[in-house]
Amino acid sequence: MAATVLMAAGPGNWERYNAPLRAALAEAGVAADLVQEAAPEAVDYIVYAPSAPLQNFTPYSRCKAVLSLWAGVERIVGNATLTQPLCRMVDPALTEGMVEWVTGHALRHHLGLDRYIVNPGKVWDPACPPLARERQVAMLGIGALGAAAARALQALNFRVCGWSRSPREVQGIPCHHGQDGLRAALEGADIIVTLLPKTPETENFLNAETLGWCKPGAVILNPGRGALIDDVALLAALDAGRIGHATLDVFRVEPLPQDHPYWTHPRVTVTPHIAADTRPATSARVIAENIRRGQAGEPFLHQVDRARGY
Ligand code: NDP
Ligand code: OXD
Repeated sequence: MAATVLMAAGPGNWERYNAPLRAALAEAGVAADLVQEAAPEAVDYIVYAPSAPLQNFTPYSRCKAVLSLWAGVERIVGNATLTQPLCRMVDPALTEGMVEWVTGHALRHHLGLDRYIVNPGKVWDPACPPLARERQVAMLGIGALGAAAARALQALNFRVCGWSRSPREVQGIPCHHGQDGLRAALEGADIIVTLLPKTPETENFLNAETLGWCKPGAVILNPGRGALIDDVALLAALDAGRIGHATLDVFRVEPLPQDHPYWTHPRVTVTPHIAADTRPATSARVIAENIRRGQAGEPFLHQVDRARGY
């Protein structure tokens, strides 16, 4: 019998995903009906994005899994009505986009590109930037996205270290973990990248104390989540020049309110949550593979640990 797959992914996603998901399901050999509406008790899988109105999962008694189109699941992971397995998105094209955003912004700061692009004037200053091998990068969060970005920076010769919750081994990259590890990662870093999920443990992990551990003039790139950083502490560190620059893609409130000081701060660059998007062609294959697994009774890929929150 064909599985009923409900798209509960908010405005626009039906149009974006309908054809790629049908193609990916066919390619995976899965018989499925992709629908926008169905009686809850008839639904086998839910493809979900946080912009969907669906909040009460209790009536979906037959549902085998909720498959998130988003990598970050903080807006659904704590939903008490969700008892079905929840899988987050690990999409190769999303990862590619994140690698490009991180390396692009790291290179901007490393090469001091603003000196030549933003307000060059007529100054002939032939001072050369150091080589990447002379810059230390701390990749805070060394999961699917952090590890890929760390490898790309390492391939450009940056000295990269990682930091995670549990001990990690990422080929060729020294990794720290835990609170002591955070201090060790921050202390030497010229560029700090935050690619952690938002959980009760990570909220405000960059705060007045931990920002105080950073090397003077360090640059922060945050494509993770806005809540990872204590905004008041970051603004104070930027005002004092203790943090040289912050390039921020994600914010506590999105869109970033018009009167937020980040918009106009001379040491802040705002990008509007565009670091990496889930791409239909590739993510549809991930969803289809998980539905195939569900139908075959195999373990799901990228299942969220609800207790950990990611
Ligand atoms: P993963 O789950 O693969 O990796 C998360 C990493 O964070 C892991 O290394 C994990 O440690 C670490 N971590 C979690 N909690 C802690 C903690 N308390 N202390 C130290 N380390 C911790 O996630 P992804 O790499 O796929 O994604 C990361 C985040 O990026 C997403 O949650 C989302 O918020 C954000 N994102 C942003 C996008 C954008 O466009 N701006 C696009 C997509 C994602 P461990 O290895 O020990 O588990
Ligand atoms: C995600 C995001 O989590 O776009 O997928 O931030």
